[in-house]
Amino acid sequence: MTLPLDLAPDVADALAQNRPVVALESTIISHGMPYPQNVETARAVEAAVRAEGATPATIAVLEGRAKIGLSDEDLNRLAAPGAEIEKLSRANLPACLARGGDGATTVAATMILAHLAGIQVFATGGIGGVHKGAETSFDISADLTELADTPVAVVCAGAKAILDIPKTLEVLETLGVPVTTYGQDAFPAFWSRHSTETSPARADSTNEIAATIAMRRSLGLKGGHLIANPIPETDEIPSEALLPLIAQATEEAQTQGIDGPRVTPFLLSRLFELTEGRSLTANIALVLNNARLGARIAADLANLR
Ligand code: PSU
Ligand code: MN
Repeated sequence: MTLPLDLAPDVADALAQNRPVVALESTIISHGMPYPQNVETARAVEAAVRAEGATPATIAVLEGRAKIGLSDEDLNRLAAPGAEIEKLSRANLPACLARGGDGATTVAATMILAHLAGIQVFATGGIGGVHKGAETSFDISADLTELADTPVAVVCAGAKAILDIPKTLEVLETLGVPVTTYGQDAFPAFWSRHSTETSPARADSTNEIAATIAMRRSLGLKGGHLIANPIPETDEIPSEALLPLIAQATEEAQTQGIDGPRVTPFLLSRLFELTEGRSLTANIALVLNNARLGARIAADLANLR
């Protein structure tokens, strides 16, 4: 069976010539941001990757084809308000492809498709993790197990403060996923530069990160690498301001019976309202920042090969 995988020509060329490519996800477009900021951000992130000399490959499933690199029309379709786009993780990716459906890929599904396409670096906003209250809800994102299995390096801004960050780091440690924070000791908390946790490792150069990724590969160890990149200082929202709003949104999700894959999109859109748009401005800034770092890591990796 041939894979239902379509590489955009510029992505295929870059990979064939060992030039740096950065994968980008699409759940953030369809389920993580409101229109029109979602499509504007998707374009700006691609431009940021290009400005660093790498080729962006935004990934999604459209009409049953896994698209590695999207056209402007594809981006519009994923971003359109009210579009019926499934949120795809490892579990529902095969059915969506088999049925010929449309879906936006989470971190887990993007990693799977990036790896099939031969892409080693992927930049996003935040990964899914262990949700607060997971001891009763058991809500732990499939992103974490994907990081343990699939050899793609994921650049993120840490874990969202809507998650239980200490438990998220515990699970990553158990799964043997290397977690490296760029340029500081504290593990970042998405909208804020610091969480209460110290990062398991720190790197101050992209070369050091690329060398670690290459070494993991040489050792034949399965799984990826999580690179946490703190949000730029000028864009951060201090955690004191956020924590009460997060508590409120989390409680609303519980009383309204929001569960499963709807939890993260619900909390993100409630926080957008509760922060009067500030959470979105910060989210856009951190994704751009991660795209630039991802491009530099991909370039260093390409030089090592
Ligand atoms: N972080 C964001 N916006 C998002 C997500 C993360 O800033 O939209 C998405 C990512 O695609 C991530 C997913 O993989 O949320 C996690 O969802 P869940 O918690 O249901 O696994
Ligand atoms: Mn979940």
